[in-house]
Amino acid sequence: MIDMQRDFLEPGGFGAALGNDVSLLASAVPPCQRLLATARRAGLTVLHTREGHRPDLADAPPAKLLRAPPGMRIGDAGPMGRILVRGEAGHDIIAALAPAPREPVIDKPGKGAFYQTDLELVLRNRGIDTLLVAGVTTEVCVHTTVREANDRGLRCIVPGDCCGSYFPRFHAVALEMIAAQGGPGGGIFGWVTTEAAITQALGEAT
Ligand code: TIU
Repeated sequence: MIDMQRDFLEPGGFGAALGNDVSLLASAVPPCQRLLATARRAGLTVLHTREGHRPDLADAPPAKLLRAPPGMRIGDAGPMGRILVRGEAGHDIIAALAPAPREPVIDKPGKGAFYQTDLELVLRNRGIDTLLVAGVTTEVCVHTTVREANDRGLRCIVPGDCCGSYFPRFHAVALEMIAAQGGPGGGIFGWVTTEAAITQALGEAT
């Protein structure tokens, strides 16, 4: 579950600081709730990621800090605490999709969930070779994570209705890109499906 954080889904966070209409991400929340329930029922490992930085911002590249206007940058004070800073209220995952006890939370400084994190180690330790990747935003952190996973030999299945973007056309084309140039063995980056299809398949398998 990628970056379902208040900083992206609620007003006053990083997503809004970049000029986005955060309400566009709300439609992904109910399907994500159903997907989490399915995964937990089936006994799958559930992992959550959060994009954010150290309070001293030592892990935040200057090029990323300068992206938003002054006063709305990473580390600046927002209505939910310092924007995109670990430990602040806005950095946390929305209550509707809160991690359950013992579900690992991967804190990442970048868009991809593998860059400068221990995600690859966690997956290897658990023998995981296939990922269901959901969350926000489709063409940014979901896509970057799928690309990183694909290059590491992992299979990626993306339920499109469990993803969301501030740009509906980017969401649509990002999903198309994952499934393009493929056959029965999957598209160039993986497979695209729906929460309902995953819930049905896992229900039949368990
Ligand atoms: N801005 C935007 O669309 N996304 C991000 O900055 N991060 C994630 O996608 N999580």
